[in-house]
Amino acid sequence: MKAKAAILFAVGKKLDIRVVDVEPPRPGEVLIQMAAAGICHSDLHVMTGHLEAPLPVILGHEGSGVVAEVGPAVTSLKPGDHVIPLWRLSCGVCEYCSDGRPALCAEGLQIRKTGRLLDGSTRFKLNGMEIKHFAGVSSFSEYSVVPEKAAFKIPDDFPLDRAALLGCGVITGVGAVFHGARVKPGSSVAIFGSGGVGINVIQGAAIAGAEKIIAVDLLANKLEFARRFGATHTINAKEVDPVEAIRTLTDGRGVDYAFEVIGLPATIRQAYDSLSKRGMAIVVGVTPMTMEVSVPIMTLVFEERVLTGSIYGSSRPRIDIPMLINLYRAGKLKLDELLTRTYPFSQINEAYAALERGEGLRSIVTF
Ligand code: PAD
Ligand code: ZN
Repeated sequence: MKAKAAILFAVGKKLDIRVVDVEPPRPGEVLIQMAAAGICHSDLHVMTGHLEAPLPVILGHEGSGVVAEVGPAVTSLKPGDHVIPLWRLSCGVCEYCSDGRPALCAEGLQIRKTGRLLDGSTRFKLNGMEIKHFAGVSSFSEYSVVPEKAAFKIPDDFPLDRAALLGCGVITGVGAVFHGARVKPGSSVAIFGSGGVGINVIQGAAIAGAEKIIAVDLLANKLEFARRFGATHTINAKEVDPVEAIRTLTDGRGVDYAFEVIGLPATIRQAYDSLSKRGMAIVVGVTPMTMEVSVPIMTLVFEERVLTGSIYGSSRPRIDIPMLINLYRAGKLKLDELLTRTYPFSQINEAYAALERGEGLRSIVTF
């Protein structure tokens, strides 16, 4: 079948909307008709070359849609099912899957690194040329084939535009709080970067019962959003030194948890420097893969500080997505306010330009 898809042909180029051939799903795969796709900074990192991916590729890893066709031997899904594609496929039986850490499964990493599905081939072609899948999702296409295990069924009456946001920004941010850091009620939290993912760390910290939630950003509009999503204090790092400001707000003690949701060595270091004794810095932001960060051994050892990371919210999507849906329905998780703009698919490059300019919180394209 034919589908319009946004292809990245080379680093530094804009996305090119072309009509591609989409092969039918093979055994254990499903064809999804995309309804919405989220505009996440991680795709932008691929466009700018900060994050590597085999090219040419159909980007997009946050999305939602309806199963259009199922391949042979598919048992858990049928045409018409509403689904969220999962950008880290997990086998379900390895050491990490068994331990509730499916984002660390090797199968998902294989798809991410090769840009091909598990049998080593792609379902997309342009004039006979192989086009790669991104993270096994490629939500910037009207139709995409994904492994059955990487499509999660959601209730038919759940709005598909809100559902798309759950697929990356929400599960990553809230998950980093619940499963990465395991934030305790009454604790203090600082969040560096109040964008589409960071804002979900903020609302996750509020849901977890953190007492002090300090949002850091360079943009006044993001800090305004941060307050609406539960930040008790905001710091504009353009105006003051955020580390000093966090120490002042915590009577010199530092915070229990500091999340870095930008992807810069300098802000990772700031997050670490903002910690209390035994505090934990959790890096969510993605930097170019060769970047390094250094921290003083003095505080690492004598203050028992922790520096770690969180991928895909350290989540268990099959448990966490229903939980997030419940939290939204209970009025505790803000999704309506998170979705600040909807673009037609044809305007996907404009949506990315707006992300780069720092407008809004999270936007989607619809098909
Ligand atoms: P975004 O562009 O919506 O948000 C980034 C925010 O950081 C913006 O509000 C900026 O104004 C702010 N910012 C930039 N520089 C600074 C600075 N020096 N000090 C303070 N604030 C600053 O992006 P996003 O929220 O979509 O993504 C954020 C990062 O998270 C990005 O690196 C993305 O690739 C990464 C990510 N990681 C995972 C994961 O699994 N670890 C998943 C999804 C996204
Ligand atoms: Zn993402």
